[in-house]
Amino acid sequence: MDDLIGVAKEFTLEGRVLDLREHGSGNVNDTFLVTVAGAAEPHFILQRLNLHVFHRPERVMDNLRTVGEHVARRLALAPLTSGRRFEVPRVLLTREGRDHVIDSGGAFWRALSFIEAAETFDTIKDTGQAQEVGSALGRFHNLLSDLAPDRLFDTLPGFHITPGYLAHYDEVLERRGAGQSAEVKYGLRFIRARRAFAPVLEMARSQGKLRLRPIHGDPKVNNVMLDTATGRSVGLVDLDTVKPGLVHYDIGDCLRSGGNPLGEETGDWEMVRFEADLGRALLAGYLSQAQDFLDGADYAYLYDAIRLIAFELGLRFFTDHLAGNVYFKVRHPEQNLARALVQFKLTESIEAQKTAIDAIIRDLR
Ligand code: GN1
Ligand code: MG
Repeated sequence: MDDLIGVAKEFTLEGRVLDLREHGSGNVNDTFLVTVAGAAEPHFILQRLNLHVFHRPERVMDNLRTVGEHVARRLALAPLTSGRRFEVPRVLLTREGRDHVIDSGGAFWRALSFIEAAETFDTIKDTGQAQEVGSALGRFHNLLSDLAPDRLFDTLPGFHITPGYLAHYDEVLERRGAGQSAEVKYGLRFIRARRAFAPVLEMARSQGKLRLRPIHGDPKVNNVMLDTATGRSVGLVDLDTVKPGLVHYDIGDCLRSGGNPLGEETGDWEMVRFEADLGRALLAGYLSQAQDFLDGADYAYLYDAIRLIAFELGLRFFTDHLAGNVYFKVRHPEQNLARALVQFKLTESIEAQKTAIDAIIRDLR
């Protein structure tokens, strides 16, 4: 704890560190909220970047700056309507003007501004909130739609490339084998039945039907901040996965996350379902900001994106379970299996409602 406070102090240019506590529920990085007395901004976020996941942390920091500056320029040119705000966490510097600190153990620490008077939720409460969450992602994509994707580093090669996750799964299964529990068998069967579907988005990309754009990479519900007083969205956080990609990864991730009222950590995996009304509101919110830059082919792959990203996340959790929990943080050894089952059930529910989801997409277009 003393070490942590020492690191926090490096980023505290004015005032005094009053408090430091764990923040949020990330599966990859470690996040802390720092409270400072006597500073213009009373809070900031301190994070230890997971270097097993992010091999080039300096590129992550570079992307954060590129996105922050671009969004600031766009908002200066065309301010939002009054009563609306949209914020991107700012990179904070140390006294020496550096954007990170390496501690004695070699860990990589960075600090970000905190978005005040806003909160996040692990699950969506109603369609009004779903609309706001969707519109936050649409606004984010819209604000970056004129940033050339090659201005961003690919900080996580292979991220959201489903066929790559499938190849990794095959390799882990071969190397480590799988248990014989009913749950594991269900997972193995589930994946086997969907192998042919895995390349759907990458194929469309290589055929030139879908193109790379700046994406967030992880726009799940609890990465969207909502104003505490008004409930309106005020921005997206957790920008480490920003990179050139398909907006479909983001749309799929937002819907698989927001459309699951039980949330991705529920123990009640058999009860998990995709709530189409929430899906409609999420998509309506998204499209209210995204009509200008989506084309016909983009719409044609929306259903597949929703189904694929739920499946892909289940596959990633399942593989990590077989691998011995080496990627996602766990509190108990079966947690990644439970998380996988949640996403598989969600995928089944999305599949069962294909006709209804297609109709929603048609209606909203
Ligand atoms: C991870 O760490 P967190 O919770 O922000 C993961 C996402 C998953 C998410 C599922 C870099 O994000 O892809 O969708 O868990 N991030 C990375 O909760 O792998
Ligand atoms: Mg994340």
